[in-house]
Amino acid sequence: MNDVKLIRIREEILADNRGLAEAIRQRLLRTRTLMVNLMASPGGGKTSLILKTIERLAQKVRIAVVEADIDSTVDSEKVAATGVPAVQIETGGFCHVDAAMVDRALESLDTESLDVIFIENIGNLVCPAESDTGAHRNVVILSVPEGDDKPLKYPIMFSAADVVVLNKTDYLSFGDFDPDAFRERVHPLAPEAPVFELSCRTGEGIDRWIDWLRCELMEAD
Ligand SMILES: Nc1nc2c(ncn2[C@@H]2O[C@H](COP(=O)(O)OP(=O)(O)O)[C@@H](O)[C@H]2O)c(=O)[nH]1
Ligand SMILES: [Mg+2]
Repeated sequence: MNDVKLIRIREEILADNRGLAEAIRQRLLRTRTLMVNLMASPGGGKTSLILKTIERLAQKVRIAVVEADIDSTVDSEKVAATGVPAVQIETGGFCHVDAAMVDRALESLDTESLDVIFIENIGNLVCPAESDTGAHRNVVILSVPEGDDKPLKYPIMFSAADVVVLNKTDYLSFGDFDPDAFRERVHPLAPEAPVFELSCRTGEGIDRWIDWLRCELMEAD
């Protein structure tokens, strides 16, 4: 019987992706442009946080957004309506954004003239964590209605977080979400990551997120 040849395509693809992602990171560092990758479930609040951030910072900070969806340009239209440049990636079925997709999207932006680029990744708590986008920071958003057990169920996603945002805190009084239990579950996975509790609806808690972003922008400068 012939030996079976095993080709480890997944490892090769991941290694190629990491190489390109690192090249993107370095390229953006040279122009002092910070890239922030936002990951969450569908409806977690990625677009809302981007819109709130634009509302707060667009006068002083040059922002652009790379929107990714399996289909549709709904979110990029919302961003473009604010006057901030938006590029849409349609992944056509892929459940995450990879570095090659980001590289293509960045071709449409004048990155040298930007301070920060947000990537709105595809909505799910699984695939996006496994693919390096070339961003300098990963932000994981969980919203209160999703439940405080999600770090237990999606540890890889929370391990990838530099920052965790707990969104929709205006729902806290209606359910059984326990913010302390949530923090305790996040901590072993992402010990360095601050957890910002906020509501994109009421604006409560947004200041700490904005302060964090301002600090990161100063460090990139
Ligand atoms: N009550 C409440 N609703 C929110 C909040 N943030 C976002 N939403 C709503 O949740 C829905 C999904 O938000 P969106 O930003 O589109 O989520 P995305 O799919 O992660 O981009 C929208 O109807 C938002 O208005 C919040 O803090 N509180
Ligand atoms: Mg969205």
